[in-house]
Amino acid sequence: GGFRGCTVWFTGLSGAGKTSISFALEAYLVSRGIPAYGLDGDNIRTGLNKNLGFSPEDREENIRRVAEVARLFADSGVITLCSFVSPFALDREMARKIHKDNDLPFFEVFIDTPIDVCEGRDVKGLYKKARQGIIKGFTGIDQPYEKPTSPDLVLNTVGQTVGESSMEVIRLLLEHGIL
Ligand code: GGZ
Repeated sequence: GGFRGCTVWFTGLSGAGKTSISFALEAYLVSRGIPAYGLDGDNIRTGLNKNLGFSPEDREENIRRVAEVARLFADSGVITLCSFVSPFALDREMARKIHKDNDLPFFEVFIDTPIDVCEGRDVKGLYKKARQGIIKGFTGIDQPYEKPTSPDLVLNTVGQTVGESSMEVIRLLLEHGIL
């Protein structure tokens, strides 16, 4: 069948699994000839947004620029997979509006991994540093995470593999006629 560009917006705490799920999805889609591309802090904050930090103002600008880039990718026919903590509901609504105003499909996916699980993983040792006060303004520790109230999909990564979570997103895209 056909496919069309869209943006899948993953939100959740650091260590929730956003980037892992996005990578698996990108590989799955591209291997089937469907253009897909992942944007995350690693490829955005090192380049386009390297002048931004983690204050609420900088996070808002981070999300605004990413949303503008994502809608261009989506408009070009790519399934754009955005993995950003994006802790503020208003910023996520702005990202949705940027897509809606351009008639591009946008799906918010909440990676609902509890903070104790994220902190237990602590892949990059950032939670430890945040607890020690070495990193200030860390989401979930001394800055808030506003849970989505009406996401298009909620993924529970506890007791579910990355592959299983990815397939839930594929199902969402099938249901909405993207794939
Ligand atoms: C949250 C931080 C912070 C603070 C550095 N708060 O697990 P990670 O490492 O790879 O993902 C986190 C990433 C968050 O960047 P985003 O661009 O996704 O944030 S936002 O959407 O809020 O703009 C984490 C690391 O950067 N990191 N400091 N203070 N995460």
